[in-house]
Amino acid sequence: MKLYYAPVTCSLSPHIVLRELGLPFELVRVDNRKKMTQDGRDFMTINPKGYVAALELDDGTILTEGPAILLYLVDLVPHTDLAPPTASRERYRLQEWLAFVNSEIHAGLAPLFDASLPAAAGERFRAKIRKRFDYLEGVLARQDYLMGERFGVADAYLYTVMDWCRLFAIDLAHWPALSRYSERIGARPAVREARDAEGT
Ligand SMILES: N[C@@H](CCC(=O)N[C@@H](CS)C(=O)NCC(=O)O)C(=O)O
Repeated sequence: MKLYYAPVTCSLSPHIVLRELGLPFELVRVDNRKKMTQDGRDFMTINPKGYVAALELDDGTILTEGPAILLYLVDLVPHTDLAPPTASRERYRLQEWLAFVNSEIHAGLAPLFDASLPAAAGERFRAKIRKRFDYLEGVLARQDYLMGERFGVADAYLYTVMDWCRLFAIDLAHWPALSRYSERIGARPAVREARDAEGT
């Protein structure tokens, strides 16, 4: 498998999960501005949507969209702790969390990368994110991870996108449980290895 990634983006979450699962993979860096891969290919021919993450399977199939990639990866490894079994009640809870992280946190923070965003609009996005973090603070004050007491794929995703807060003057110290959660995940060997490999 090949993971097309760019540093400081959402592709860190499947990268972490590949390492957590001990799966063999190759990293291919993408220049997100030029839409070129490090080996000189036009990234638009790999993912015509023009964004990371993209996972190339051994038969050449390309899979995109972070939550789909995460679920694909966990299903490669039977009985992993990173996700509940397919079709179990808890699996739908996991999908609920992946949808929340994708649409509320990832998509909520993404506009702040746009340097031309008017300040007032930026403040509205920040205010909405703060509400979502207030909600997450309540959850993570009661349990260590989104699905309970075990780290899973939704945590790899939330950790990845929450990490952008340092770029956007959103101080996680306002949410002590969320800060401890981020530190806990950041200390995992697979997370450190993934970040080292990406140079972040
Ligand atoms: N809907 C996609 C969005 C992926 C996405 O937002 N990728 C960003 C990095 S976090 C990107 O590569 N953006 C480059 C661009 O849109 O030009 C997903 O959920 O995986």
